[in-house]
Amino acid sequence: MRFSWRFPVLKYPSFTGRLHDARTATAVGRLLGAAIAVCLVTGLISHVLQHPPAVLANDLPSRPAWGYRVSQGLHTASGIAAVPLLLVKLWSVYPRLFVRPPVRSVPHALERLSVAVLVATALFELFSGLLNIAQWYPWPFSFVPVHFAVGWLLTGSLLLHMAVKYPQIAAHWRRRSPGTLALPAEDAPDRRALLAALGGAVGAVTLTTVGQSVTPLAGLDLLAPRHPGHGEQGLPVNRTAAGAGITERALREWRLSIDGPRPYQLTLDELRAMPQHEVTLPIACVEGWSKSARWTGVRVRDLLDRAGAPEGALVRVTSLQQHGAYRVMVMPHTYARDPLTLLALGLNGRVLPPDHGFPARIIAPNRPGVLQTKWVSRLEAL
Ligand SMILES: Nc1nc2c(c(=O)[nH]1)N[C@H]1C(S)=C(S)[C@@H](COP(=O)(O)O)O[C@H]1N2
Ligand SMILES: [Mo]
Repeated sequence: MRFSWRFPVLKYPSFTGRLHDARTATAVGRLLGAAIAVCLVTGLISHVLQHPPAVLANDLPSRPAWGYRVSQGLHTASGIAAVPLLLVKLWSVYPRLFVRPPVRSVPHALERLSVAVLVATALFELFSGLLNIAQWYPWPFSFVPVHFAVGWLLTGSLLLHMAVKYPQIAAHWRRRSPGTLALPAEDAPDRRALLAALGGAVGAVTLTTVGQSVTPLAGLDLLAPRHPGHGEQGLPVNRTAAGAGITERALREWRLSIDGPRPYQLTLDELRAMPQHEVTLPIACVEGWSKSARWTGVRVRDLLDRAGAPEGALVRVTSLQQHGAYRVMVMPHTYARDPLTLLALGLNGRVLPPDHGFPARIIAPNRPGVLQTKWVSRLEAL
């Protein structure tokens, strides 16, 4: 970076460094754009799986079983990779804060306003997402709806920005720009050094965090807030039984109620006497960690059949937990009828521990962790 301050009169700095030119902005911008595109698509997938619009609610796919794990792993990884990319992008273009005159025309003012929205929303999305994976909520609003809404603002301002900048993007997209835009020979080393350093930073933050869902890399998981192997029976716990207010007494009096045309109740021993199945499925938390485990229990569809529930019925699952957003969950028939969907009684060859949902919890394929309800006490065919 080269700029000169002209003293003593306070003036705007003037920048001549090549690392602040349109070529650098394009080179960094397309990497950042790719990371944000992955974030937006996977964010949308996560949103639809968690809060399906009515038209899709009956068609959500329960396969591939690992789908949500990959999608949410990519969401977190691309968001983390976008942090160094955004910082370098902002650094490369910040001299534009000082253009003179600050506003040339109405379209120019609108363009600058759209860039302000883009920068603010991008910073907000990355910052709120990072705090979310650290399970730290230092704000008065609810994370999911705000992160989702601001995501749309970011998408809109990004598309507008790419349209406005299209001529520069097109001119600088290739290594050698044609005609008068050809880069001088001495241009290469400093830009290459910047991009190499940026690549190194992206690689470093990715490798030290991606282990929270790519378990073979868990050993490198130095910066991630969660380690996938820490927790009872090698599985992390977001909310403990004590934290959810599950009392000894509630557990002692526990019965599973199944509501449908022929409602019935089961004790834990009666559940254990039903045909047991074993599945290997991950908990894929929206907060970015995933871990596969072996679950044993009763197929949800067997429980529903016994209550005479129709094939296409939605199923409402209620937890013993008295308060909290994850107390009640609705499961479309695609999951409820999947042979992999269990009311699990065992985890990794042992009885389900209290913090993982004893006496019974839901485990279903291709679903966000928030919907894998623990301490289940009731299933209702709707
Ligand atoms: N009743 C209830 N079920 C719940 C939760 C909860 O707070 N209450 N947390 C959910 C979340 S966010 C996740 S990621 C998984 C975690 O399951 P685990 O603690 O067994 O790993 O449980 C889900 N089931
Ligand atoms: Mo979660």
